[in-house]
Amino acid sequence: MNLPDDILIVGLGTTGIATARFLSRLGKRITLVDEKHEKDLAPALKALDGVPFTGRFGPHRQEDFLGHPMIVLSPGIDSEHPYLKEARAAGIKVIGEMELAYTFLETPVIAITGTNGKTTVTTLMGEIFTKAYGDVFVGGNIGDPLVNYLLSGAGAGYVIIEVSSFQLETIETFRPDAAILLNVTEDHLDRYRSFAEYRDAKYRIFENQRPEDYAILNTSLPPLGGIRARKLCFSTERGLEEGAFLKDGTMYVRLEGKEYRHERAVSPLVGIHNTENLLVALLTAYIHGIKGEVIEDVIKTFTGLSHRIEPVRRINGITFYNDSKATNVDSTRRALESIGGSVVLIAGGKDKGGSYRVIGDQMPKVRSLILIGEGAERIREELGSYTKTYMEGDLAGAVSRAVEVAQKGDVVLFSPMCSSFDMFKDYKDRGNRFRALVEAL
Ligand code: UMA
Repeated sequence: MNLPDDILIVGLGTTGIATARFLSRLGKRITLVDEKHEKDLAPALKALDGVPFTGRFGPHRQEDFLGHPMIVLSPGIDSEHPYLKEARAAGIKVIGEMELAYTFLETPVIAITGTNGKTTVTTLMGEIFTKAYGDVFVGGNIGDPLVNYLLSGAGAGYVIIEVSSFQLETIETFRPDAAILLNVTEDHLDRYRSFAEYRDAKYRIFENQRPEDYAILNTSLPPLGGIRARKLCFSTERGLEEGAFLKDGTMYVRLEGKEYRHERAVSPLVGIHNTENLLVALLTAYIHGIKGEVIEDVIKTFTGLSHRIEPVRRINGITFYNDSKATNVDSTRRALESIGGSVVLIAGGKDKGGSYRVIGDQMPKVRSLILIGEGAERIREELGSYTKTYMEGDLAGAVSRAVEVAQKGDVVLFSPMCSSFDMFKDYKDRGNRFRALVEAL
């Protein structure tokens, strides 16, 4: 891509910092804007020590967005912001960091999107590919922006990236060699004007693919037109002539006339959602020529992610699970489906506008519902009639209440259904706080 000399970067988080470093290395003149005030950006500014740039902080101003021939967005910035619309209308090029990095990339890309499971699949595939091929970059929405791979100068054999709908909003040429869509359920309705808009952003992962690429999809998704890549599916519900599926406790992969098998029970991951995650990882690994023994070695030992249905402690017969990564309703559904017995559910956080009622069918196993955060009231309105519900001022209060109401044999599940930004830095900070509170009991 031909970059102009003068570029505006919007957002001074992980992405903005990495982008500024990268563009500065290319000798570009950088302006950075962030709606936060300078005093709240001290750590970010420190991370940019030695990088020349002009900073403009505080509420966004139209003249900043119209004053540069190109704008690179961090994913957290809504690409439909009025100033960005004006910038595009004025002929200014607006792209996201992932698109920028992609245009410099010479490494094969495997990209994973979906509402839930993408971090697990990205991590698991990262481990399988690393065991098979050595140097692999694992990043994207999982935490390490793609541009950091370019900055590292490493020559990885594969780039495996978790990709969010936010990142897909601002692609132009991004074309993964293998693109995976795990599932699409309601999320981020505080950013998108409708579910269809969110779903369509996810579908863009296939937009630039060609017949020699792979598109890997869940059979439970509605039929998707316009895919030019070779389409392969995975399913936990039915056998497939080609693709990956579960049958009688065995995971099968059928590819180009060959069949590979792994027992589901070799993996310590629980739940049907994790069967899907495993099937995708197996399928993608076999497509890329990885041997069954290597795959089996990794899936046998991969115990999942921190903050995702993570057992914390068992006290007096009550087991505490940290599921802080459940930032949407479907994610909490998956946790509830995976857990047997009665559950004391701690939920709430920053509401994203979706319906909570959709987990009504899981509520009979919820003995008590304990709510915190900005979304608490709306969750109570939608789910409070199912079970005894408590409103608490903070997470410490919620944990104390859970100890009071839980009975021997119960699970206390912290699975917020909401994002964390009303009370915490991010979901990890929130999960660490929960863990610390439980450890202190
Ligand atoms: N900001 C503005 N104007 C705005 C909005 C935000 O100036 O209109 C500023 C904020 O004040 C802040 C900065 O932008 O200082 C933050 O930028 P960002 O929100 O893009 O955050 P980053 O730190 O760059 O992290 C982003 C992803 N964050 C989001 O998509 C919200 C991270 O995903 C990702 O790991 C990282 O890039 C590296 O690629 C997090 C996430 O929550 C985990 N993702 C969502 C999810 O998984 O549900 C999509």
